[in-house]
Amino acid sequence: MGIVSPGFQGRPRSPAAVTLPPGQYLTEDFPVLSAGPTPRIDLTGWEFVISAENGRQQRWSWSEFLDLPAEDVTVDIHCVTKWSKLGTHWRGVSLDTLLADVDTTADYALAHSYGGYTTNLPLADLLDGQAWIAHRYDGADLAPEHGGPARLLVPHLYFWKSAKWVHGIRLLPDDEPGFWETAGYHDYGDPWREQRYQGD
Ligand SMILES: Nc1nc2c(c(=O)[nH]1)N[C@H]1C(S)=C(S)[C@@H](COP(=O)(O)O)O[C@H]1N2
Ligand SMILES: [Mo]
Repeated sequence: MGIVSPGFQGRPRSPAAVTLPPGQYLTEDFPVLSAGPTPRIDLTGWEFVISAENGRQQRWSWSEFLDLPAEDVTVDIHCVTKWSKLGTHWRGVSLDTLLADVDTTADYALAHSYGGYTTNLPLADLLDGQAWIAHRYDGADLAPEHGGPARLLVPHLYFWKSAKWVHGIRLLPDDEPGFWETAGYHDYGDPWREQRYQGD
């Protein structure tokens, strides 16, 4: 199937005119990739917590989180195991909104999840309309296996950076590798530069 046709940027997208990141293939279904079991999360105890490097914390309960302005976003997602899924529909709260009142000089962020998963990113990659805490997928509540009640969504990086069951984000002066980054995956993970593993 001639799906990858380089040189078609800027034209309306039809299946024959899609440019995928190098080494990726298109999938129509939505694979589930989890390093461990799906954690059971009680919404009455759910919290999202941003911890700044000065020790200050901002926390949102589930109802407080739902009261924040949410956005509908349609984005392509790229998994390091080489599947890409185009035009996925999400609803979530922008990290710009969540970080608006956070006082920080940190350059790095470590997202952490219920269940213990972690992943690191430069703080700049969470800002300027690039990242969301998503709680809806395709018009329905986000399914537990895909990270519900809420997950990080950072579509411009490989999908392992989009922490499912997200619990919070720690802001750090120094970069700290997360779960897959410690296991040899790339620190940054740009699919367009094919940054799959350390050294790529
Ligand atoms: N908490 C948590 N988040 C996670 C993972 C995980 O194992 N645990 N896997 C990552 C990987 S490798 C990918 S590709 C995507 C998969 O998301 P999906 O299962 O919704 O397709 O979630 C990412 N976020
Ligand atoms: Mo992945």
